[in-house]
Amino acid sequence: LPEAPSARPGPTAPALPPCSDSPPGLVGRLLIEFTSPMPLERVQRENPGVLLGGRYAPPDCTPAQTVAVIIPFRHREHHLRYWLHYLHPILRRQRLRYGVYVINQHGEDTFNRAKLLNVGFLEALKEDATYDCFIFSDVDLVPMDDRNLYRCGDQPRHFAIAMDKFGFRLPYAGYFGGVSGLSKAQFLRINGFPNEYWGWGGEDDDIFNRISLTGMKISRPDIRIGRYRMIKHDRDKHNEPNPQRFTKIQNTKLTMKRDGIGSVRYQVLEVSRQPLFTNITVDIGRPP
Ligand code: UDH
Repeated sequence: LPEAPSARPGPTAPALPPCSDSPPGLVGRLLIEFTSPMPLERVQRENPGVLLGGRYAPPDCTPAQTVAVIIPFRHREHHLRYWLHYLHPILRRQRLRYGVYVINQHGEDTFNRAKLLNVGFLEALKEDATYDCFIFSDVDLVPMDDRNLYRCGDQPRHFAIAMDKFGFRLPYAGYFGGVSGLSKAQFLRINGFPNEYWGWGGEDDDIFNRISLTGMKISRPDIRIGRYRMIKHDRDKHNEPNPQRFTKIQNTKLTMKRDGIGSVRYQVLEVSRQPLFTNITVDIGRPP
């Protein structure tokens, strides 16, 4: 991928100090609820510092990383408004330089979460080649504690470890669903995510297998900090549980070399920079 010119301050602009590893001004435990309606105009009004396309950089320090937040999406506008409402202020307090990318699956064929995340990785890098950390977040998951820092480390990170729907516990030791983060190098090392999980389930376990098979280990926050609220919803149309998922996750070692970021095929239909996020509508095809 081509190198973009780095956004260095000009000769007259004073260089900002590096951002602290533990950002000042975090508040800790947060009250998260999804009862009152959340108009997009309100979310925009409350986040004036966020630039077109959902970009932000702290005004007072230089972050070590540039973070692309990638959201797999179709027909969840109502969830997205809550996500934007809660996450922008959190990410701002965390002093991140970031952009938010909503990867919207076109059409009504079977949903494919992991393939959309692959598309998000490539398309975010086309927008800004300096992204070096990728956070993959479901649209319906909101962290309950802003000390759960959305950044990458020396191992792949699992953030959503204590969800309300699982009784604030990890449902099983190899769970890697919901919200996860990989550096660019970590993502490329596992050949990205699988493109061949159509419908609900299994793709997160395949990603976990990829990470283990390449000798990396999952890093997680403290269980008291990695708490999440999920917006309650019914099962979506065209995202039925995938009956092939149990056999597929047995074969990651064989499939990960040929199926991944190196083999993803798709067509971008529209890129639109909204005030609080960049929407990328994409045709990812349909199951064979
Ligand atoms: N997603 C969409 N649109 C869809 C399907 C999935 O945007 O039509 C995205 C969205 O970001 C979602 C993520 O993919 O958060 C994961 O899909 P999911 O929320 O369906 O998966 P989850 O495991 O729920 O959270 C499964 C259905 C639960 C039904 C429970 C009924 N009580």
